[in-house]
Amino acid sequence: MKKLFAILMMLTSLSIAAAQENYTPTADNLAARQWFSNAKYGLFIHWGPFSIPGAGEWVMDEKKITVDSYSRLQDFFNPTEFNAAEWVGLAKKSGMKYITFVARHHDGFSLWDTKYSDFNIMNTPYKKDILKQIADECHKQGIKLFVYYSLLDWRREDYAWKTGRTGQSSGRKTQGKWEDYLTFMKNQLTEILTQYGKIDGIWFDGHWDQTNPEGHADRTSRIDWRYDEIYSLIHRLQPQTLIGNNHHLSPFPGEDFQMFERDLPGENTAGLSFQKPSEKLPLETCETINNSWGFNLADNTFKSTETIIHYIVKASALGANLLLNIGPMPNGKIQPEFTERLLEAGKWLEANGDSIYNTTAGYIKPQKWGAITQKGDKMYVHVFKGNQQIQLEGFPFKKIAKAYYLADKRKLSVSLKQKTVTLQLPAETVDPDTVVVLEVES
Ligand code: JFZ
Repeated sequence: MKKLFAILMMLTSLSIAAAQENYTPTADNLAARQWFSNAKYGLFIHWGPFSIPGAGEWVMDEKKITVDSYSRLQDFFNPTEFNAAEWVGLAKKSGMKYITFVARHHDGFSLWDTKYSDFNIMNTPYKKDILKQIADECHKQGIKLFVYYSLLDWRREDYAWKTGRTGQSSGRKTQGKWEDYLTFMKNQLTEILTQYGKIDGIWFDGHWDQTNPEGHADRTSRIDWRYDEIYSLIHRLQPQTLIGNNHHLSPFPGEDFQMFERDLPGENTAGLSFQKPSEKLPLETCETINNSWGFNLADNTFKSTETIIHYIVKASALGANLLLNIGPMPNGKIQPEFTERLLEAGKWLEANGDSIYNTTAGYIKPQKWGAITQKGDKMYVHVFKGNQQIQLEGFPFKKIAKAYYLADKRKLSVSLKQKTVTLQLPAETVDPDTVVVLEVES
């Protein structure tokens, strides 16, 4: 048993040693991390030829479609209604500070004018670089741009598909050279980081294709991803670019933020997040509005605006960003169920943004009744709908100088006795989240 553990530890350290060891973030990078921690809310966009069947971005793998058959989608992808200014404008109006755009998902389709793969947007009837339009518009409207890049590829023969957990039904017969795949990824990343202006982050995904499932003791990778080379390339081309990797493990050296999927940091209800929240790096969690990332015609499980607002609040209360996803339709339009909710949450943020942006985690974790965020001498108590009396135990400040509603500055009486604050509201709250500001003194 001890021996097995020792081997496991050795393997773990091996895979970690393969990341960007001895990485020292530049001052620009540290400033970007700080910006990111303060941003709190971003828009995730999953879109491409996989949107056409309307069955989510995993349709190729789930329906066991071969590379040959799947390639047909390239002839149908013609998003004539796509308008980058509208998408970026929607994010901005919704109170989001950045966009994470899927430029290449596991199906291997590139949404930019790449020299390194024919399976790309220039070879569709649409023939225009999508990433370019989005990047230009983000720069113009002052929204930061993160690029999602899949490490996993269901299409290429030089991807280590034989050891992969997914992509086994794509009809690939020969195993190409891993070295070639690594070169391909570095070439594509170089394009993205040199031809599209400032890129604020790279969001990697797919590492888990080469590990045992979540919860399994041995989560070492079956292949060497050579993150040392990949991460140092990115940081050399754009030192401020924040690298994150959805590997569901503790951050590797060279990564600038830590991400969670479909769970708040420290929680694991979806069974995808076994990793502990980092105390050093900025945190982000991503979530869907219905239950799908890519456009799904049959998925009407839309979360309410209230649930979305609560998710933003709870993420902020844990010191994390929420990256909220939309899967636009194949024609380039965004379905109204998404835009309505985004704009409604955006309205709430317009009135209550002071209690979200630039805040840090609350001194207690989110509770059933709501959550806490903090900034300087202000503590924001978020009271979710249907609550009237709140008790805050172990209050870390000596005195409350003022207490008032954030929305209209109306005063409120509070008591602080033996480190316990009691907030008595006149009636049960009716808004999704009523924010009370406590101005505190230590
Ligand atoms: C990944 C992607 O596969 C998915 O399509 C989407 O882009 C999401 C944001 O990220 O989701 C995962 C991650 C891990 C596993 C499965 C899906 N896993 O460990 O099996």
